[in-house]
Amino acid sequence: MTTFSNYVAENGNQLAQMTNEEIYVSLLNYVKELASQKGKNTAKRKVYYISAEFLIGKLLSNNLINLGIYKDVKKELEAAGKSIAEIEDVEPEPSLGNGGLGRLASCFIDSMATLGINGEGVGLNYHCGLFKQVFRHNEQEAEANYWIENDSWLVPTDISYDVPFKDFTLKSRLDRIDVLGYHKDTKNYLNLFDIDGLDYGLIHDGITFDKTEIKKNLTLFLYPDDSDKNGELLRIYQQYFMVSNAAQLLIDEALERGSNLHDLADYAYVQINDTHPSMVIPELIRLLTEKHGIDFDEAVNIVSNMVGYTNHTILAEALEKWPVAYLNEVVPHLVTIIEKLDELIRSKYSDPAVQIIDEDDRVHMAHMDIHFSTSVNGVAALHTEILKNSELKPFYDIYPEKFNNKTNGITFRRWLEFANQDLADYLKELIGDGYLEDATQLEKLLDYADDKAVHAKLAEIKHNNKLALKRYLKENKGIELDENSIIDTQIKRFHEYKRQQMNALYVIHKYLEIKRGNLPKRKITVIFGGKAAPAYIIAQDIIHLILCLSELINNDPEVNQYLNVHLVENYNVTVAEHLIPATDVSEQISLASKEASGTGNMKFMLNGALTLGTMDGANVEIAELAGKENIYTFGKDSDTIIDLYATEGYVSKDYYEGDEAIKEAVDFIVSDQVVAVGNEERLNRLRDELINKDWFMTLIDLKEYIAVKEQVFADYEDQDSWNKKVIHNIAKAGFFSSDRTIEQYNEDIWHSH
Ligand code: 26Q
Repeated sequence: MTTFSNYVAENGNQLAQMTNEEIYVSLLNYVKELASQKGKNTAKRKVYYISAEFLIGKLLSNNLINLGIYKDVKKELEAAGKSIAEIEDVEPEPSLGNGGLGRLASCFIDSMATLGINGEGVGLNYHCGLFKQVFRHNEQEAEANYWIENDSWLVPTDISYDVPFKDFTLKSRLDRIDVLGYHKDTKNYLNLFDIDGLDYGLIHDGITFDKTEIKKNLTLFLYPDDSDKNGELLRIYQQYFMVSNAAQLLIDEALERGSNLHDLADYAYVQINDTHPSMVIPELIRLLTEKHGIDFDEAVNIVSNMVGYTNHTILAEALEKWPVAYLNEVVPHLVTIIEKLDELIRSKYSDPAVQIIDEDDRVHMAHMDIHFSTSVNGVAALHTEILKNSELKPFYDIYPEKFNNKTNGITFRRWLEFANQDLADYLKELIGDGYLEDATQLEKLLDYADDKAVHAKLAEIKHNNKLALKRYLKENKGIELDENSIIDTQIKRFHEYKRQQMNALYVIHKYLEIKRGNLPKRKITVIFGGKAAPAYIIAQDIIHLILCLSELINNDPEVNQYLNVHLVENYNVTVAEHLIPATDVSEQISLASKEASGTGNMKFMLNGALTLGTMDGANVEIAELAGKENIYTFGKDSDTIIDLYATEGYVSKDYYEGDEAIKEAVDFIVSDQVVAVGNEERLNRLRDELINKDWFMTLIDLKEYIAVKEQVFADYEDQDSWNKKVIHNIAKAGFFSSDRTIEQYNEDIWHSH
C-alpha cells in the first residue's frame, strides 16, 4: 500500500493543512486498512485467552511499530511540520483493566500475534474503563472514564449471541480490535463483547450508578465497586456474559473449521486468566450437552481437556467464591451443572479443602478450574512454588502433573522500542536489531559492561529521558521535575501488600534527616503513581499521606532542594511509558510472598533502572539473572513471612516501640505539619493501623529498607559502577520478553501448531 502522505492525498487532504485530530483519525483509518489486508493465523487448535481485563493502552504507535512504518510516518509528519508525539496525545487511552493482570493479557496478545500463534483475546467492551483519578484536597476522587469516540480501533462485526440469564435473555454484539504482530503478515483479534442499549443516564455522580438495571448497564463499567450485593451480582452478570459469548464463539468457529464437537479439544484451548472467566467451564458443558446432544460425562471430559487456569494471586480475599444463592439469582442453569461437578469431586475426594462448594454454600471458582483443566500455572517461579507447597497444596498432591510455572513477560515492542526510542536505537547500534525478535541477544551487551564510553552514552540517554519526562509532567500533570535529581519510582495499584506506605515512611525519615542537617549528596525525587480501589479505605489513606507529604516537602525551601515527592495523577499505561525510561531506581518492595510476579519490575530492568526490592515474585528471578550484585534486595524472605502468618508471630507494636527511628517516622504521620495540610481522621487511622495491625508487615522491613536505600543513593555517585550494573540488567532482561512466556505456554500447555 501507499505511504501515509499519499493516502492522505488520495483522500483529498494535505498533512500540513490538517489538525492533529484530523491526522490522528486519518492514521487510525490508514492503519486499519493496512491491517485489513493481513491474513489470519490458522493453526488447527485455536487459543482463546479469556480475560475480564485487557489494559491495552494507546494503540496507534504500537501498531505503526508492528507494521514497521513508525519511523517513516514520523518523518512524513515532521516534513509537514507535525509532531508524532502530539498526534499520539490525541488518542484516548482505553483503560480496560486495573493493573498487572490486564496489562499482561495485552502483552500476551501482542506476543501471540508476533509468534504467529492462532490465539485471540476474549473480553468485554467496557465503555468506561478504570475510573479516572483526580486529586482534590489531597484525596483521590474517581470520575467516569469514557474512551470510545466516533473513530476508534473497534471494528464492528455482525456476530451476536443470545445470552440467557434467569429472568431475561440479552443479545450480544461483538466488536473487534486487530492485533498485529511485529513485522508479521498475519493478525489475530481482540474480541470484545458488548450489548446494545447501554444507558449513560444511569451514571449519577463520579462512578456511582444504578447497578440493578442489567440490560442497560452490563458493559458500562470495568469492575464496579463490588462491596455491596448489587455490585457482586453485576459482576456475576458480566462474567457470565463474557464466558457465554466466548463459549458460543469458540464452538461456532470450531464447527466452521470442521470439528464434530466430540473432538472440540483438538480445535480450541481456553486459557482462564485468574478465576474471573471460570464459568466458561460449566457453560461449555451446558452448551455441549443441551445444544449439541453430547452426554454429560463426555462433555466434562472434552472440556477438561481444553482448559488451563492461571493463578495471579495468593491473597485469599481476591480468590473468588460466589455464594450459590447469588449464582441462582443470575444463572440457575449453571448451578445445576456446578452441583454435578461438585458431586463428581465429592465421590472421588473426601478432603473438604478440595471441594468446589464449601459448607457455607459458596462456589470456589479456582477449585473448579483446577479439577477440570489440564494445566494450573503460577506467574513467577516463587509464586508457583508457594502455590504448590502451601496455598494449593491439597490440589498439588492430587494433580502434580498439572502444576507448572510460566514466569510473566512484557512486550519489548511497547516497553522498549516505543517507550524508549533512544535506548532502543543505541542498542541496535551496539548489538544489531536481532534482539527485537530474539530477546536473548541482549546478552551481547555484556561485552560492553566495562566500556566507559557506553556508560557515558547510557547516562546521556537517561538524562534525555528525564528531560522528556519533565516536559510531559509539566504539560500534563502540573508537576515540576528536577532532571538533575535521582529518580526513584513506585508505580502500581495502591495496596497495603505493595507497601507504598513503607516508601512514604522512608520519605518522612529523609525529610527529618534533612531538617536535622544530614543532607543527601544529590537531590532525590521520589515518584509515586497508582490508583486505589474506591472501597479500599486504608489505600486511600496512604494516597492521602503521600499527597500531604508532597505538599509539605515540595514547598519547604529548606528541604525541596534535596528531596521532592510527587504522586502523579491518574496513573495509566501512557504515564508508565513516560516514567519508566526516566527512572533510576525501581521500587519493588512488596511483602515477600504476596506479589505473585510483578511486571513493572521487568519494564524498569529493561529500561536501565536498578531494582530496589524484596525477594518476592519475579524479583527473585531478576536477582538470579542480573546477579545479586546488580540489584538491591532487602527484607525478610517468603518462608519467614509465611511462617509468621502461620504462627501469628508478627506484632507491629514491638517494632514501633523498639526503634526510635521507626517510632519517629510513624508518629510524624499525625504531626502538626502534616495535619495542617491533611485530614486528621485519615492520618490517625493510618497511624493506628500501622501500630496496631499492619497486616502486611510494613515495620518488619522498614529499618533495612532505609539502610539499603541509602546505599543505593550512595552507589549512584559512582556512575561507572552504576552503569555497569545497568548494563547487566538490560543484558539479562531478555528472559522477561513475553515472547518467551508465550512460547512456553504454547509448548507446554496449548500445543497450537
Ligand atoms: C476479584 C474478585 C472480585 C472483584 C475483583 C477481583 C479482582 C480484580 C482484579 C482480583 C484480582 C484482580 C487483579 C489482579 C492482578 O492484577 N494481579 C497481578 O497480576 C500480575 C500478572 O500476573 C502479577 O504480575 C501481579 O503480581 C499480580 O498482583
